[in-house]
Amino acid sequence: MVQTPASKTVLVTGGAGFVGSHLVDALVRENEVRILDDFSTGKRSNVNDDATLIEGDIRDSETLRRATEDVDLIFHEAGVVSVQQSVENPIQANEVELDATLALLERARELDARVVLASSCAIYGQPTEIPVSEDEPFSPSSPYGLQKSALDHYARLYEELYGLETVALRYFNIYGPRQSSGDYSGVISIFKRQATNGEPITVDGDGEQTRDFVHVDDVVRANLLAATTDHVGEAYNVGTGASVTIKELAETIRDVSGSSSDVVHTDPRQGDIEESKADISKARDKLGYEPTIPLDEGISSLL
Ligand code: UD2
Repeated sequence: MVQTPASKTVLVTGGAGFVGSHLVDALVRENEVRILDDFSTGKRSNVNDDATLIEGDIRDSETLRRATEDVDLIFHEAGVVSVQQSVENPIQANEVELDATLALLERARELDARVVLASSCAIYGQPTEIPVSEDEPFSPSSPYGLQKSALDHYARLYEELYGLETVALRYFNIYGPRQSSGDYSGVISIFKRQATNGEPITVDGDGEQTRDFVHVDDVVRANLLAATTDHVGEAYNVGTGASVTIKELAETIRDVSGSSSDVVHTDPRQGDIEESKADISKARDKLGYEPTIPLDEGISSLL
């Protein structure tokens, strides 16, 4: 059983989004929860009625000030959803990922509020070792990865320089209910949509690339642990320690959904990561994190 923060005033940025909304659901019973979201990708139907909604752009300083009034704990989930978007518009991605995060950290410093930040395995780029540990050098291959690596660094620096309690969580490939299924979404939600509609399931390239897929409920648990841990000023991988090829994933989704879709191969995605699998021993040892939902179970319940 994961210890949940209690009796706190909590802000979840991106609280109407995929990860943020699940986190809000886990927090509302015991805490006063505020959501900051501009609905650029978040959905109104995800907003928990027991939370207070502040609608606005995190880049706006007045909005940020209002949303952070008297908070003790911040989960920073707002950000750019896809790597591709950051490649198409690196400046806008930088404003959202980095400028806004820095402003948020400054505000947290004023308030002495703990901040748990969404970092990403994108900071590692093509890892030199599998499974990839937190000691892997940063080698991002996208503006998104570069921005997340700076965010991750800033989190540590704010603890070192100012004693602010921060924890960065390096998410691997998250999936689960409420993930949108548009072109910029995660591959599982895209394959699910294609299989359900009987459309071809589109595997990029040969499909031999691997990913470590972690269920959003496990990601929520990692966040709750990060909110109460004594091991702050640190970054942790949040995955499962297992991986599958995208080709296997396509076939599994087709079979589990009983779909007659064909699995087709398209051109490989430029700059795609070939292998990804998290070493989660640090999160296990220091946070007490343990993934609980194996991929086949997660897919079956999703379908
Ligand atoms: C994920 C995250 C991103 C970042 C990154 C870190 C999502 C949406 N993106 O990017 O935020 O954290 O990990 O490295 O979760 N694919 C297909 N067919 C499709 C769509 C995708 O074969 O229709 C392949 C794609 O080429 C890739 C794999 O599936 O090899 C995963 O793609 P993705 O977009 O779900 O996630 P990724 O790893 O690029």
